[in-house]
Amino acid sequence: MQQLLNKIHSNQWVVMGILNVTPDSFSDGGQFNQLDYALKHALQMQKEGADIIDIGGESTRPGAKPVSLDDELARVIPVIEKIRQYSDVVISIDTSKPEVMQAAIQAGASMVNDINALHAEGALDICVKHQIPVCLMHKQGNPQTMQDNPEYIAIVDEIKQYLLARADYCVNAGIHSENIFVDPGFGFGKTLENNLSLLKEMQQFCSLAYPVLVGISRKSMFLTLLGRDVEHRLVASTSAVVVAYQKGARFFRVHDVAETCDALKLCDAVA
Ligand code: 7PM
Repeated sequence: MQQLLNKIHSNQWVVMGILNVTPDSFSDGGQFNQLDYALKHALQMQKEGADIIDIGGESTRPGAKPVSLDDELARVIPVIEKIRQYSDVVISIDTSKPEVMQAAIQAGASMVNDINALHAEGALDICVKHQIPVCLMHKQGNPQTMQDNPEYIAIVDEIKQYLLARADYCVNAGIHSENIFVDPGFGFGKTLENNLSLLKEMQQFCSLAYPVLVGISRKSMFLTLLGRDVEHRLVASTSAVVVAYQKGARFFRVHDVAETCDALKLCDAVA
């Protein structure tokens, strides 16, 4: 993890590969097949250039129902343990639940990615106790209803202020400032126009004191903008990463690791 922090803090890009372990991300049930698939996919993404694998067991799709603690633990912990048997790739746990954070850290995760920015009772305490890097994401509303009617007066200022206030709060609680990442939260209570504003003004987030994580991969804004189904959003997703990179973002959470790394290497070669 320290190596990865050094990389980001020295302005080099880092790619985080997404590993979803929600039931709808598997076609054939069976715990063994799921574990096997998850391991293969994680190792493949590492080979393709991912420095970190983000494991999430709670579907945060707009309209999604909350997942019980037991279900989420049963989904993610065996996967983390399995990956740990075969690889020392950095693992991030995508959760809002303190119990899942705790168990994931014990199983070998070394970063917390929380779309709820550590608001759950006990979440911040666990991250302080383990002195672990955290990603704090902005969202408006909750996954069930957030896309119904998002409203902002000045979206960039509002999100900047939120992220700064939240980061300050975490620093005061005992998180080291080098361990904090911020994320404007593409698609979380945002219209297409909102998402495009965030991308256009990305440099404003990148001038904050914390590295910015961009999670825009395959998001439904590309359905609204281009009419593309989820399996046809690679070009738009990768192009969005390039735009964000040119405006200063360095940390990218993506499904398509090899293609994203190609695009970023191209940018570096030009620069
Ligand atoms: C279904 C729909 C499953 C949408 C998952 C999603 C972000 C994140 C997610 C993000 C950070 C997705 C989302 N998005 N964490 N977790 N930033 N930090 O599209 O944008 O991957 S879940």
